[in-house]
Amino acid sequence: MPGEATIYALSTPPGKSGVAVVRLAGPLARRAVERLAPPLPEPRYAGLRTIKSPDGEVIDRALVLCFAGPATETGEDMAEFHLHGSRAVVAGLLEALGELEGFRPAEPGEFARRAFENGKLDLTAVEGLADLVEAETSAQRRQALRQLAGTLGKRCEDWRGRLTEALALVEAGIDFSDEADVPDAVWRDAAPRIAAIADEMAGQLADGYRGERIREGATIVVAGPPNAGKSSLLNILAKRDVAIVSDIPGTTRDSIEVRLDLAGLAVTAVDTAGLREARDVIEAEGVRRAEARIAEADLVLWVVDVTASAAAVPEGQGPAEIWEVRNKVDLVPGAVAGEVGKAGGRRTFRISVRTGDGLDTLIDALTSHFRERYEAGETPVITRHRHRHELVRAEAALRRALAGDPMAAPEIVAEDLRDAAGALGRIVGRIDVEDLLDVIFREFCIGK
Ligand SMILES: Nc1nc2c(ncn2[C@@H]2O[C@H](COP(=O)(O)OP(=O)(O)OP(=O)(O)O)[C@@H](O)[C@H]2O)c(=O)[nH]1
Ligand SMILES: [Mg+2]
Repeated sequence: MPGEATIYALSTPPGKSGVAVVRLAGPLARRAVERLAPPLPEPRYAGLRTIKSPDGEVIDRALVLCFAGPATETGEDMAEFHLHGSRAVVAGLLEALGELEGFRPAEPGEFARRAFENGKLDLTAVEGLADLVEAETSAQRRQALRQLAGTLGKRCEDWRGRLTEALALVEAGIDFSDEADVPDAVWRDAAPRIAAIADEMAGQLADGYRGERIREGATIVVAGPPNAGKSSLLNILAKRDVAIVSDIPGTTRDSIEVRLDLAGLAVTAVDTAGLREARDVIEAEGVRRAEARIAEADLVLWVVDVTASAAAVPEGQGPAEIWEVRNKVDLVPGAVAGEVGKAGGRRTFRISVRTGDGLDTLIDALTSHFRERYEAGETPVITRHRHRHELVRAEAALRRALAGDPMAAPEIVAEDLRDAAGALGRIVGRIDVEDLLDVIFREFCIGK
């Protein structure tokens, strides 16, 4: 049961480091400091202490901090040891803690789980915390911090509170259903409130999936005929040599993925095998994988060799947007690099990966494309499929309630309102979330 054992974990990455932090949470956190590193420092003040194992061996001389619950991250008493980051020092302290009665190593995410279970964080804030730990770009960091601060959680609680009031009105109507005017009057009061909430939900849902995109990152797939320079382009985008480049057509056989930070936005770029009639089974599999990646892409960069006979840009390859990139302009005397055409969303660029001509234009175009798509408009509050799923369900239930007949069947209207409140409750983790918790907390590393 959470809250019983005092848990401990190394909260910094394992291995050598300047400082390593071991955290403790639970009823005996301060006892551990008294036993291993006396005297107990004042809460929230760092004390420099000699840390000794229970049998008296010196482990380190380091800073120690204590925090008194309930005003702590998990709501319990907590302590921190800021050790010298050596494997032997860390191992020595973890071993010493393991020898004390009532202590055990923390499981992944257990600190966050205790914070959730003690009401310190709602589920959306826990997700924000997980996203913050994972954040690779500034847009992801900003979004995670907003969610950790409760932007989505507060919105849901506000809707839930107002729904509860509307539900009370509808239920009052049910109680007075013998008196002809009362249900009519309460419905006239409740209906606009319900409609307002449903409209606000619809507004949040119409966010173009920007929150999910910022969190997960968009995908650019580099595709086209063999030998066009796809892998060369990917290496430039990645700023390192990730893919093998050669003048042999069919060099790339598997899809190769790299994470890019495109002016603060997370993007996954995928290099793919050149598309042609495959010569062997391995190449055939590469082509199949390339086509699968194209189908899932947010944007396809269709790379062709300007000097080769034009390979047709594929039509109707999934929902993705396709830009044509004509590479190797250095081979055409007098040719100008840059953006050379824009027709109905289909943009065309001329570049030379070899000389670098036109690359800035292409990269700027990519950056502003993703900026516009993911940063325009109101800041999204939905960051996961889970939120969207429940919110769609809540809005649908409210629309049903509004379309229902509160006079003839007020109980059904009330049921719809409860259904909507339930969906909101699941978003913040108030109800029906046991199965979900294991999934969410497993995302965390040990020590968080
Ligand atoms: N002249 C010139 N050669 C280039 C340019 N970009 C790439 N190349 C050359 O074109 C050849 C093919 O490049 P890759 O990047 O391997 O091409 P690819 O499209 O990944 O090829 P596959 O993996 O076989 O499909 C290599 O010899 C590159 O050095 C360019 O801008 N100009
Ligand atoms: Mg290649």
